[in-house]
Amino acid sequence: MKTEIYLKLLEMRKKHPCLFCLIDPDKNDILTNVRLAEIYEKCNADAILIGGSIMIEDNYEETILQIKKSVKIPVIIFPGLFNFVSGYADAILLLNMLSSRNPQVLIEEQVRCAPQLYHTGLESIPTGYILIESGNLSSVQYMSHSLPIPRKKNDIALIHALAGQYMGMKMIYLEAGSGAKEAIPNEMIKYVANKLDIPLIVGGGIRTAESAKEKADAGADFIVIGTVLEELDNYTLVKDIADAIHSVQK
Ligand code: 1GP
Repeated sequence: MKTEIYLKLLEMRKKHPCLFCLIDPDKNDILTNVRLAEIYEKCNADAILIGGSIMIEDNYEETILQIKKSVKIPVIIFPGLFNFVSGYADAILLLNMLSSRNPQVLIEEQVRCAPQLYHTGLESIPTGYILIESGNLSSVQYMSHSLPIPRKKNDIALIHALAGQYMGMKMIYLEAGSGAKEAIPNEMIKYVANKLDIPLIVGGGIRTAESAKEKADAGADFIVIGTVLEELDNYTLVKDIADAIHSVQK
């Protein structure tokens, strides 16, 4: 199995926490998505995540291909369903939704992905995906038929993260859901990061550089930002967020 991008992410993280900018191909046409990826790279994003819970438009593969041609930073798939695999990307976060008890997101989607992963040779980064209650019903919660972990239950979040680590996941992703009203609590990040040996990704509802920095200070290794960037016509926020995260010492 390939590990090139995963190792690259670990190297990047040694310097400082990193910013992943999320592009949902459904939200824009291909040219706009490519332009966004270029802007994010210029603003010091460390990687582009591409995907989302749902895919309606028929522009997914072409969007990845064109973004790959246009940026040098890693382009990593953040899949909703099994049909999100594309050999044009650098890697995929192969999500296992540990907080769910729904077999579809615990094993079914991964089984359906497997033949495409085999044929494309796409690097897979096994990622324990943990959904946390965030004040509103998110697309991922609805689509996955899964209860989120209560936001004050740090211990429940931790045992799910540890279960992922002991089962061989390479990353843990604490997810509040795209457009979440409330991001993952800093206390929960601290509690989980302190006891976890593998890198921690945090995303959902992060809208400001201050909030992103707090998450990195609390122990997040990789911060994912999506919705707030889609609403922008001024991209200085991307650079502010990247600079704030990068300023955090290990
Ligand atoms: C969603 O964590 C990501 O899966 C990003 O969330 O869109 O709220 O930034 P936002």
